[in-house]
Amino acid sequence: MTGPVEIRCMLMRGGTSKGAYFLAADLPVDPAARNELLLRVMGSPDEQQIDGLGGAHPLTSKVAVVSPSADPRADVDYLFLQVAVGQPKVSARQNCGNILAGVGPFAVERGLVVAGERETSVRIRMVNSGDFATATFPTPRGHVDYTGDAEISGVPGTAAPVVIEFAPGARKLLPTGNVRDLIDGTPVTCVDNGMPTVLVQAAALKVTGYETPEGLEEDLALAARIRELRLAAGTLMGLGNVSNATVPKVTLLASPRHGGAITTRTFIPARCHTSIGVLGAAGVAAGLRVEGGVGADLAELPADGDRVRIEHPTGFLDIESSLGTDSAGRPTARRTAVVRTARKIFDGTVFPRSTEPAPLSAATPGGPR
Ligand code: NQM
Repeated sequence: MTGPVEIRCMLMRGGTSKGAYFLAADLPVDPAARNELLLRVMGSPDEQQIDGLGGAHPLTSKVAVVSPSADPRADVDYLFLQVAVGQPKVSARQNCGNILAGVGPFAVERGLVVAGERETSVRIRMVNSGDFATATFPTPRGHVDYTGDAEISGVPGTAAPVVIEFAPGARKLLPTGNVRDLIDGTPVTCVDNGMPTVLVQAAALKVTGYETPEGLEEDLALAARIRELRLAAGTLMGLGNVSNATVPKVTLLASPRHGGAITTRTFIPARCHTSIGVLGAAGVAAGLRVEGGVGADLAELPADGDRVRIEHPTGFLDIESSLGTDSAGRPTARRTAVVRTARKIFDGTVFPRSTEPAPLSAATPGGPR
């Protein structure tokens, strides 16, 4: 057996996702050794992740690695890792704004940041993208309090709010340089407000956009169209061959039905999200504000700076988004902010599966007789 046999770990819900949070110091430094260990911790590549912490869905197969930051603009560094379900893969190519919601509380719990008497703001460097965010959450008498009355769609009950403010990034909001691109006759807007995302009208892919995630996942013709769109968009967005990557995501757009700005169904990239990612929603909100962007004509947008309500399969996500322009007149994200909640589920020691294959016993069906 190689690597540590037990590791300190905290399981947290961050927004509408769930993940294993680690101090970087508790994991191997070498990325290959770390990833191999995390596959065993989460139970991948088994489809059910039955022998690990993962929940057999991309939204519950996530890892946060947190450490003190050497950057004077941040208190902590947060590396996000997506552990594939059903494949032996760990990817650092995307960020995760939902898991980000747990990073501040985790940093306080592990003593990386000293809590304030009432609330605490933690400045976070998101290692995957080089972006910065500040998370503010209640810490009465210097302890994280996860209880509160903030409600987010997709999570039962209420919890303490985690207010996340994203610092404007240096990246191009429209990575292809165009407001619209035409991929195989389908108009798309490729946007990156922290998560590379392809916006497309649901009707252009021959669905309504109001279907359930399960219904959309059963549509194999749709899956093939999305895959083609994504591969072509990846090249246009400068991401190279994305056949094995989790970005870009593809968001289908339709008119709002419940008083929000737009209806969304997001593919991340093969499974359909049961709600929507935070940075994915930031991309939708920003993309809709770009004049002439795909979906802008379907949207009911509030005034610039007001909260944009993004409808999704289990409710809505409110996001503050306003745009500015750079010196060349190109649109840029000026302000992005969101309220999430997070919760510590357990804190303890995880025991990764051994590297040795389990011997088949005579009692195992299909095993040696
Ligand atoms: O876009 C899922 C999630 C996410 C990402 C995904 C996210 C974000 O909901 O910021 O949070 O897009 O793979 O956890």
